[in-house]
Amino acid sequence: MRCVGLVVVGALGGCVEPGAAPPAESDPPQVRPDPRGAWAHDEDGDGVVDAIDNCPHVANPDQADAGERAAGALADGVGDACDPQPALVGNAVALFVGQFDPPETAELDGDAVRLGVPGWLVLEHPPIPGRAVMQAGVRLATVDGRRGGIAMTRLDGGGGCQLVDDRLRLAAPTPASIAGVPALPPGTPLTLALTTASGRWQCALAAEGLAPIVLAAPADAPDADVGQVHFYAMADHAWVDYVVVITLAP
Ligand SMILES: [Ca+2]
Ligand SMILES: [Ca+2]
Ligand SMILES: [Ca+2]
Repeated sequence: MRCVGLVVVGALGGCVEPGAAPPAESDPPQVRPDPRGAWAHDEDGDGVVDAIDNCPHVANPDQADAGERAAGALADGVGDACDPQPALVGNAVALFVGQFDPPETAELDGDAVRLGVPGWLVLEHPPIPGRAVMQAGVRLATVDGRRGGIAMTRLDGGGGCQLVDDRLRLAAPTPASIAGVPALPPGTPLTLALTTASGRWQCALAAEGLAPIVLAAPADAPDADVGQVHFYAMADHAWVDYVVVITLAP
């Protein structure tokens, strides 16, 4: 039986160094998808519940999945609106969490998880595929003029995407690359996507009205499956609206 679990620890406290390892917790509280279930939740509001939505994080009421057919193959079940390889067969939504059921140490804000500083959200889903796009819908707060930050990290070499102090940083198994990020209003919905495949990692930040910012770096590490993804807030609180993992074709 496949296990999906979420763990949130440390709701309040000081700042966290970007790239720092999560604090050790001997028995962290478990957080799980909301018991109402994916059949009663519609994250993107397109009228198709998460459980059967072929892009549960992108509004696509027509559920179009025609990219592979246009290339002469069978549709793979990932909608054209979110298929990272629309003409290739073999993509799949390996994981989607759009609502959360936290313990007392975590805070819900609507159907999002709100992370304090340092606020950790550990997503356990063995295995998270090595060749995959891992994406989260996040929002950041601004307090005393300083914008919050968030990191999304795979636990195979400590690599991931970090958005903090007006910079997007890709920490891959090779030296990191960094790009500046224009100021956005607090609470702007953002997508943070980490793609890992075939010796290349990519981190992309997207938001309405913002030209996508993409960082890429070579990675010597193999495309190993991992069992956990960590999120943590930096500078002030951040929200995680959803997490999705889409596997890439072999
Ligand atoms: Ca939907
Ligand atoms: Ca959808
Ligand atoms: Ca498709």
